[in-house]
Amino acid sequence: MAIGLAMPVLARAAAPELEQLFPIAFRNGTTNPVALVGKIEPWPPRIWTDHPGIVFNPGTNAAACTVAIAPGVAPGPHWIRLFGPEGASAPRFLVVTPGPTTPEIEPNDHFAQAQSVTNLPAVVDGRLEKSGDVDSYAVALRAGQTLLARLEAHVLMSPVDAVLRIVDSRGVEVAFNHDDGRTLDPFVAWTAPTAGTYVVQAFGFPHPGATDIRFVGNARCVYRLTLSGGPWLSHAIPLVARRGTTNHLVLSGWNLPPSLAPGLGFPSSAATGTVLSVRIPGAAEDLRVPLADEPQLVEREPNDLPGQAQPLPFPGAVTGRIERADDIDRYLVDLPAAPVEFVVQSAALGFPFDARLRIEDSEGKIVARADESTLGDPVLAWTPPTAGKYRVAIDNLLHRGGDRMVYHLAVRVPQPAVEFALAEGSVVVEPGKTNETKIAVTRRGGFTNAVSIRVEGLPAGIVALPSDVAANAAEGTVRLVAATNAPPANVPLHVVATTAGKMHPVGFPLVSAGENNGVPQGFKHLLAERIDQLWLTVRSPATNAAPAK
Ligand SMILES: [Ca+2]
Ligand SMILES: [Ca+2]
Ligand SMILES: [Ca+2]
Ligand SMILES: [Ca+2]
Repeated sequence: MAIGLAMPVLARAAAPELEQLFPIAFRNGTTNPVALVGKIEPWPPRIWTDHPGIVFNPGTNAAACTVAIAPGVAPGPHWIRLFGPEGASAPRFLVVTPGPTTPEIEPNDHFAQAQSVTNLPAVVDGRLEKSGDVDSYAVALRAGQTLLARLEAHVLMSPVDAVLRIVDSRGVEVAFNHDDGRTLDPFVAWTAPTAGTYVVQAFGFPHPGATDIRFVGNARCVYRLTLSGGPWLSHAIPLVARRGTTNHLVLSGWNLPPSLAPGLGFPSSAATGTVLSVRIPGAAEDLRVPLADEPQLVEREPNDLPGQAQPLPFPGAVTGRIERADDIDRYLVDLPAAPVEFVVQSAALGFPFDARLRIEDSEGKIVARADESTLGDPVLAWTPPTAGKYRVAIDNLLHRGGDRMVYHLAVRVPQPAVEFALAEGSVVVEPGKTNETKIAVTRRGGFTNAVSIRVEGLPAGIVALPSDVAANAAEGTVRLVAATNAPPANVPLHVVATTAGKMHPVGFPLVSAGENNGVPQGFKHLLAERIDQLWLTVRSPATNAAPAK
């Protein structure tokens, strides 16, 4: 085909870029205005959501967009994407809430012009929308009442490392938190010494970091601030409950009614699935206690000396605490001469504990230890040289003890397991071309099986080539071939891996540190961490008129 030299080359439009939504949370059964933040041209975009009860109406201009949430949509995060002929945006989520939310009202920068929040618990949907922004909220507290303030911003994909502080009626700071121990987002629990009005202030620093020392603010720095002066559950002891049995949990938290002091029992019927939800009247949210099959013990002191080691069944688990700087907790466990896995969880659950894990033989000699050079909770895979009794010793690498130095230790036979992750969340294919997307295959516990990969939801003119993963291979590929006459399409695909008689959805993780995962690096925890759809855009031949490279 000849193209006249004088013809202007039409610039190819780009795929829409969606960077944030404001507000990010919406109540069931309501319709609300929403700002779609990003590079979205031409307007209006087409919008996909993961639930038919979530419907965006983009209106005639960007300021007029609304979103309607049907009454039956499940609370929690829901995925959305914008898409057009050239491709789709990276996925973002909105949050559906069953209860009311409080919109932020500016100006509120100064503690003396704080927005009054009554009827706690309350959730404020706000934004650090301008450079230097500070948002202030006033709450009335009784003497001895504990105020709980939790800000979510990082976990909502906002590019901010937020801070919370509490000031008194004269503006004097009485509490401050920079992060909650698990994420970059802050959490404050502070008990008022005297009755009065106190002001919670939110502000933040750029994330990823920048040299600008001003507080960050822009259209993307969206947050949710939960404020409570009532019951708030922190954790249960044991930290994990046993599935299929009655669990007696001792609940920890703030402003708890005296009736909870001796612990709480749950009927067996409640302990099914993967999580036990503990609800107490007046609490802002449920406590979610993970469930496991092995017996769940609670530590019994004294257990510091080798002769005092507390017996632990195998497989089994125990919840313990390093209560003093020099506390050592020892457990005696009868192990086979076969692969065994020791898993400690503490930092991952939000506790400020740097655990050290060592295994001793009957003579007291250290025969194995978890790698102490890596950050995070210790994990050890080890095969005892002979069957017999061994002691597991846990203490604090930093020699600190305290109420919140809580950990969970599980000792078990490693279970074969496999996980899959797409390298891309969305792909574009042109008629007559093939797209290849890699799948990372993570194998654990001796899982060696081959895997077959299937793609569901393919549009007309697109076929998926057979692309099975060989035994032991660590990578697979999705190959999508477009016929030369494949019509334009924009569809979510489901990639399904089948192995050892089980089907696994193959999702795209948004918390990996990869360059191409659609979010800035550094999102280690998100409210929703993976999307189970691979977005496919089939470009129309008409838009393929870009000059050859
Ligand atoms: Ca603001
Ligand atoms: Ca403000
Ligand atoms: Ca202890
Ligand atoms: Ca001890």
